[in-house]
Order: sequence, then structure tokens, then C-alpha cells
Amino acid sequence: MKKLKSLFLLSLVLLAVSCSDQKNEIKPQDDSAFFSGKEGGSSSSRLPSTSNLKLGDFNGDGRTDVLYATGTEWLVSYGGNTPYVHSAYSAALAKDMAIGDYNGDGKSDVLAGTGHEWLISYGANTNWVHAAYSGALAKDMAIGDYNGDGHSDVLAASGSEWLVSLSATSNWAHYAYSGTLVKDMAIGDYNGDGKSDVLAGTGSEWLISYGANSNWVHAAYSAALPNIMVIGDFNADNHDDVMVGTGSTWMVSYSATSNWTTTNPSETTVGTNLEPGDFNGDGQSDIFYPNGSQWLVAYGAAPGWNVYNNYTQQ
Ligand SMILES: [Ca+2]
Ligand SMILES: [Ca+2]
Ligand SMILES: [Ca+2]
Ligand SMILES: [Ca+2]
Repeated sequence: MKKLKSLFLLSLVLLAVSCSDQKNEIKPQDDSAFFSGKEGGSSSSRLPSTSNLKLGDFNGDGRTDVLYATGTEWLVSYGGNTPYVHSAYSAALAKDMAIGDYNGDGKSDVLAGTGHEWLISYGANTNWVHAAYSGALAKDMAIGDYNGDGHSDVLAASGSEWLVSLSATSNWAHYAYSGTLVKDMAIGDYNGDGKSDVLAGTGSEWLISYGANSNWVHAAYSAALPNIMVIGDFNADNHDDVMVGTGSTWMVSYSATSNWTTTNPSETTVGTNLEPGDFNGDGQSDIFYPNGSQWLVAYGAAPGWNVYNNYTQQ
């Protein structure tokens, strides 16, 4: 991973940025027809595709929990270091789920798309509740709180514009014109204003649309693309940061704008299987790594895996 390169400020790469010329005029909500999702690839999960684990804070105690979807029921390890307990009966698998706090009660909820409607299990332990009619599936969704009201919202990209369903229950509202797809986004609150922002990588620089409705703003020069990023607040300043693993080191760009800081100089287990969480509830994001029969946690993305749970399934 190359370091952020401020020297390229005037480079022609600026002219080649595929999405910097997108307009983001806000127009009145149009026909409110719900988007029928067709673009795949959520950037919201780094767990292995074979995993049936999802992370969330399902009991609202500030510590990340691990949900295991068996195909017939959901089991939750609260805090990630307690034995699984039954949460709900459902055939929905991890790949079908979009995790967020859609009712703003501090507990993570499970949203699933059936192909024609969205269903939510609040706290992952209530019966399914109808949320909205939409063909969008979990893989089509970028979950964030785009209006900053404490309720998670769903963003979908049509290939020409971004639409948001507030709290996963409102009609689609136009947010911005952009060709950037969900799979090319990394969602986080990079400026700490309470509203989720969209980061996109062009291969040479990062652009951010703050609140998913501002014009693209240059964030940093980096070749790192969203599909290798782990987003979290690794220094607990309420601004989300970008972590990438290069195969030998982990590096963080704080607020997605600072130069790289190496947080872990000697780690080889990096990349696609990592997921952010806060397992000790200190406000600093940790890295979760499900490694077969063990779950490992690196606190604050600092060096050293800690064996966190020895009796797991996935
Ligand atoms: Ca909730
Ligand atoms: Ca919201
Ligand atoms: Ca923000
Ligand atoms: Ca931060």
C-alpha cells in the first residue's frame, strides 16, 4: 500500500476521476417508487463469504455481539465471549441480513429483503415486522444514518443516483446524482457530525460525499479501494477512520484524511476476513477475526491478537 501522496495534488489523475464530475443537485422527491435493487456487493461486511456470522449490538449495552445464523435459528453470543443463546427462529442467513438500528433504540436490528418487501426483526429477537416494499436485497444496501437522527437508513445506488429510505421504512428519497455503486462505497461518519458519509476510491484518491448528499470532496491520495478497507473509529474521537492491511502491516488513515499511521507492524493475518467491533465497550473500534474454532480480537487495531472465544461455531 502506497502512502498517501500529497505530491500528486496537481496531477492529471484529477481529470480521470470517474465520479468527481457527478452532479449532486437535490431535487424534489420524485415518484417515490421503491428502487428495485439490481447492483450487488455490499461493502458492509468483511466476514468470509462462507461465514454465517454477523456483528451488532443486539442488546444495546455498548459491546459488540456475534449473531450466528444456523439456517433454522439465530444464536447470539452477547459480547462475543459468552455462550450462544437462542435469539429467534429464522431461516435467514448472514448474507441475507443488513444490520442497523432502524428504530433508534440502541439495539441492532436485522433487516432482510425478500425480493419484494423488507422485513425487520428488531433486536434480532422479535418476529418479522413489515418495513417497506422494495426489491432491494441486503447486498444492494449501504447502511448508515444519513440524516443523523439516530435511526439507521438504507442507501441504494441505481447507477445514476443515490436513493435513501430513512429508517428503512420511508419512501425512497433522492440524495445525489452519482454513478458510484454500493460495492464501491465505504460508509462511515468521517467528520463526526452524526451523519454517515460515502467514501469512494478512484484508484488514486479518495473522495467523500458528506451526508451522502454533498458534492464529492477530496479526502486523501491513496490507491486503497473500499473493498479492502475496514471502517471504524480506531482512536475514539467520534470520526470514523480507514484501516487497510497490506499483508505485513496494518495502517490507519484517521478520519480518512490523515496520512497513514502504522498501527500493527507485524501482522500477517490481514485482509478480507476482518470486521470492526467494540468488544470492550471503550468507544475504540477493535478488529474481529473468526479463525475456525477461535475468535480473535485486536483491540484498537493495535498489535497482537487476543483469543476472545474458544468454543465457537461459524
Ligand atoms: Ca433497534
Ligand atoms: Ca437516520
Ligand atoms: Ca458525517
Ligand atoms: Ca477516529
